Amino acid sequence: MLDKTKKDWWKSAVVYQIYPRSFQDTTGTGVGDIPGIVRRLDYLQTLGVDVIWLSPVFASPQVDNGYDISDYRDIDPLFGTLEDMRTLIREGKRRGIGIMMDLVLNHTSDQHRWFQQACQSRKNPYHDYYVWRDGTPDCLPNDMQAVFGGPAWEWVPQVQQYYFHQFAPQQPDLNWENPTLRREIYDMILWWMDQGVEGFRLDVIDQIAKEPDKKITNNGPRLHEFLRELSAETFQKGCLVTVGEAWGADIPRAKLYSAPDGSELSMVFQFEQMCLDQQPGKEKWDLAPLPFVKMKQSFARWQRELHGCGWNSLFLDNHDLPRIVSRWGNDGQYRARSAKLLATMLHGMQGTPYIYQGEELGMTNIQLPIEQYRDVEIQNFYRKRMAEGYPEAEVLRSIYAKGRDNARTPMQWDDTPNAGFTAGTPWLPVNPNYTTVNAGAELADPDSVFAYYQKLIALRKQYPVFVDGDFTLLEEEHPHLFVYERALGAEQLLVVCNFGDEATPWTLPAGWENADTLIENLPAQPGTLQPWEARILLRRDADARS
Ligand code: TEU
Repeated sequence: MLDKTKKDWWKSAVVYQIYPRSFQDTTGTGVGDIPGIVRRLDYLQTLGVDVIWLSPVFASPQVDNGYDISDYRDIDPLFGTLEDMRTLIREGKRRGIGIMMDLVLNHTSDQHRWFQQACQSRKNPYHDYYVWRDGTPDCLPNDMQAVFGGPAWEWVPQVQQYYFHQFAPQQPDLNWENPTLRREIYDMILWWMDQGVEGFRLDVIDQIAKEPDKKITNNGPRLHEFLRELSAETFQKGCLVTVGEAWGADIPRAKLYSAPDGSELSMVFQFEQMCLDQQPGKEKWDLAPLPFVKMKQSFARWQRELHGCGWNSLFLDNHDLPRIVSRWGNDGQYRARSAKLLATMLHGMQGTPYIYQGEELGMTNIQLPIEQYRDVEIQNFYRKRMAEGYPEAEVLRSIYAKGRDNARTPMQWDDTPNAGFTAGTPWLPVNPNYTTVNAGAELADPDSVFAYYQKLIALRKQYPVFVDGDFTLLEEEHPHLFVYERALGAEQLLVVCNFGDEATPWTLPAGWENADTLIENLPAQPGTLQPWEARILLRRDADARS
């Protein structure tokens, strides 16, 4: 177990993301719940993770699956009760697993008490908790668009004003300029800290300092000022792990967010690599092949530049992204092998690794008829592109490749009906491959993707070079190989990944002949790397000299 009283304990931690709706249902509603998570804690302990990031379980009308919060201090009955949450926190702690809550501080639900009050009159004290502009019903304040489509402004006749929303109209943006609102948020966070949570993931945190009149959404001028105040008033009073979701983070900004003095956050999720397989300047739906060399050079840049003066989060999957094995791997013939390669590539790097539920099983994307998708983003996108006259096959191809419901299909526990997820009707269909891809089968197989993740996590705990070592990219221009070295004093790692369905001739760099193999996804053959082959070698300086 990690000593979580030690400053920066989270540098050695591995985080597991749970999307509660799709993890484990215990009541037959077809929606996962908190008691379901408690039931599966032993599984997570077997995997070896230290923290669970829980996508939002707060009270919510569920327009955006909980990212529209109507009460930050209560649990949605869909998922259970506050008492269930306390049980989860307690039972997690017993197993060395902390809970990281997912706070949506950029916006609330339109059903939140604050917003209901805010709509009553311009004089209501809560009015200024949100972002309002004057206008007339037929004249919007400006032409800004919401992420989920349509204008970013919604008219409220009662106050004769528009409110600003960067996401759905049911997700009004909070006004961080208001110090009373900020204080309410800090008090709420302190209350959750008192409940024993060990960290927070902060949804779209780079968007809180918006200035809609200047069309500024992320990276607003007061962003880091707000973050430093937030951190001083809350996180710094404990020994927490914090990660901000920041689509707008570049390397200089990431250094601010994750400054070693702890003045802001532990780290951020940045999306530079995740935006590479789309046409530049267009939307994520406008597909492009992954530019492999750019991808590895991008990872390398973040590794090098944050070393010693910031901290990386490491992730390939989350509840908004397609399944990585379907996206960058081969989810057919080489499903298990390429899933292990992707894990090797990521877990060999410096940073805190995040595993999204089912990634450790090599779960894949799904293809559904349009009416079975539940995501507000997918449905809006489909309507918009069809109205614009795109061919339906092309629209569906984008949804199959990038739709968020790919990641949200129920967790595949075993080969019984509905994959052991629910006794009822699942809220989103189970991927039909659950009969072969499931936790039960993988736990019984020492060569499974699960067993491989388990080993990678254990290696990170065993060898300090995984946590603290520096990073050097080798084979910089090679079109298939992602090879890098990590070094911490005498301890060195060589991480070798052969991306793609082709074998590649390759010999070990000089000095690595006598190194130990820490992990591999298939037995080595001299002079060649087989399709999707991956391995990590360890040497100490003495090995290199011998
Ligand atoms: O996501 C932020 C965000 O910008 C996403 O909408 C992202 O652009 C999109 O999913 C990519 O297609 C966060 C949450 O992770 C997401 O689930 C929420 O829907 C969103 O914020 C609003 O709270």
